[in-house]
Amino acid sequence: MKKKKKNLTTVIFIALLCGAFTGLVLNLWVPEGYFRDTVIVNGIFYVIGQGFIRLMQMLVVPLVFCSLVCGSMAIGDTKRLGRVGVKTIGFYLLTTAVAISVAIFLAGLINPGLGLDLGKIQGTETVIAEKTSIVDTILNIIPTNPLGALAEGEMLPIILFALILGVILAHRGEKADTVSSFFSQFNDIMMDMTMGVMKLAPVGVFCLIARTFAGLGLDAFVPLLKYMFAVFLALAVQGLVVYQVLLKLFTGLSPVKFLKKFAPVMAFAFSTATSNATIPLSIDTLHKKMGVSKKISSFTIPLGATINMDGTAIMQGVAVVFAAQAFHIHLSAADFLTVIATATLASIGTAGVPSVGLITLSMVFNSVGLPVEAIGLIMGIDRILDMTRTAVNITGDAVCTTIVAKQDNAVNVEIFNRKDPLAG
Ligand code: DAS
Repeated sequence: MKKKKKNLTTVIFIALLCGAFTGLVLNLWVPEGYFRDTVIVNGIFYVIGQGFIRLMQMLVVPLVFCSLVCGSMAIGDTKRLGRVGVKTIGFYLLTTAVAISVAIFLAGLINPGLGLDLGKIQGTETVIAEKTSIVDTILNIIPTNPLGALAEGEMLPIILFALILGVILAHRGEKADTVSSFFSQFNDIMMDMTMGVMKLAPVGVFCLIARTFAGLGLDAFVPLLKYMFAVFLALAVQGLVVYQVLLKLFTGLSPVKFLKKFAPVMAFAFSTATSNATIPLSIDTLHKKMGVSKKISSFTIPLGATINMDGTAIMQGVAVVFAAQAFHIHLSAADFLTVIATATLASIGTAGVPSVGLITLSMVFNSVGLPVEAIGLIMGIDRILDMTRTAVNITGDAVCTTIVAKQDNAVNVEIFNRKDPLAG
């Protein structure tokens, strides 16, 4: 399955290159006219590209709702979770909120989407999101009608309702087995449907990229490169600065030793782009090389692979700024608060599998009324970003685990400080 997944994402990248080349050929060497503009660019490419975007949007509400109910079922029983669990969840949500805030700040300095006019290319009129005050933004999180929120795709009310539902299902235990099983099975079905839609990604990405480059020509390259640079920079700040400061502050342990010993796990996550597949290696490395008790990590690492995705939140923060600038949409402070809340809470239900961050990205875009067409543009270059953000996702899980374990006197500091022959 992983091999197939890798082929699919490689094919998506090839589709990106072919789409960009095709678009540039159309832009630079094919004369404007009915055949190029009406039949090809705004006909075939537009219909297939938009069709793929709509298929991705079709997944968002049911997938996120079910995965959040299952995610909160997993963490909902605070009695079972205990002090360590509640502290771990607190750390996970804090680092995710910090991650997306760092991302939005850095993207605001780099301005990846400036100079791009996707509204002209994608044929969507520039939607000015109606202005919402911060008070209304917070109140709007509480759904007056959960079914209406599901029908309208209002993400934050959906997230809140799903979290409450999951916690209650967890507390009811066997008395709600049927309902819990329904959501678990429906979540698996939605994941299967997601993988099915992602198989169409190469065709969808080809048409979306070709149409963009046919319209923009070489001008499209610079914003994409700036977008990638902004994501990489924010990932580096989170992984090499934020996490290491937290580790030093809360444990006194050496960040350099941590990074040297954990580097092989980060490399594995980078190569697979899958947090779930990295779980065993994380637990084993933390135990053998850093003295972190498996009693703690065997709970916090799998939990983190599901609910803690700081790297993904970083990509989503930069993508929001990129899309808002590319569609000339002004986002208010309340909108950015909504983005931070949506991405932080949405990560609770995001499974650690390749490219899942793109699916929840359309949900984050929905939450502030950003056209999801921009996802098509960044999807093609997402593979290398997915690999890098997955390495950050699992590093955040390991740092939080080490902090919680140290505070619970469950770290053998002698092992942590021992020079690791492999780390050099
Ligand atoms: N690849 C996901 C993971 O395994 C992250 C993402 O898709 O954003 O963490």
